[in-house]
Amino acid sequence: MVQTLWLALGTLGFLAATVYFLFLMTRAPEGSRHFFIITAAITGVAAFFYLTMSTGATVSVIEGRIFYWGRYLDWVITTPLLLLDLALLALAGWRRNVGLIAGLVILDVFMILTGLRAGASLTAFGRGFWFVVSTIAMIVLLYLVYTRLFAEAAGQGGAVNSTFRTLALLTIVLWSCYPIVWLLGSEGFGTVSPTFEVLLFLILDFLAKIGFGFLLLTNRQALSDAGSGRQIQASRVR
Ligand code: RET
Repeated sequence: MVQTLWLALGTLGFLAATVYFLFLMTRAPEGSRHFFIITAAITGVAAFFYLTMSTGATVSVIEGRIFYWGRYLDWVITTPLLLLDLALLALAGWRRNVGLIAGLVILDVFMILTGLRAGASLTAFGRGFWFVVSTIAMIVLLYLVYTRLFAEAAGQGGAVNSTFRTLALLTIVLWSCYPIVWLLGSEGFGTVSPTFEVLLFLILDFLAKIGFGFLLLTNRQALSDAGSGRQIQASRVR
């Protein structure tokens, strides 16, 4: 099946990205190792779940439609980690902003779990209802990123701010595409074939995880500024 081929390609792509990000960590700028660990964890978790989907372990057939629930397990772990990368870059003193970070993560987990509830639903009403709930959570989440995190990053200026803006805009645009692909796919209106749906999610996942990670981890100036900012903060606290 062609789907299996795309899923296997996803596994290999994420595996290669993880190895590459770990290699980049060996030359991480002072104080920025946590970005490499978080980002390699994101692609590592994705590689694992793509493997489980390609072997069929996290795939079910619900009333004749194929349901890749492994995706939601992947997303419920990796999307909070992506937000953590963004938040740690934007927020110089993350200790003062634990509430904001926790709020973003809770909204995000709620978005994915209600999305799973929509996908697993047996009725069209259930799918539509939970889809709307999940989409509202996503809009609030992306709005918070756009307002709160943008303002915090602007306060830091320089390379941190410009890298943050690129990554945050990438996040807002790419994340907004997920509900659209979901609607086009087998959980939604079934406008596109299951094979094409798997390919579209693969492209989105590659861009949102590998593209994002590459832009973050190769921006050494931003990483070292974010790292040293944090050290200054820490010495102030002491
Ligand atoms: C679903 C369907 C229900 C409505 C919404 C969704 C949003 C999913 C998102 C997923 C993001 C995934 C990422 C993966 C990393 O590579 C669950 C598709 C709003 C935003 C960024």
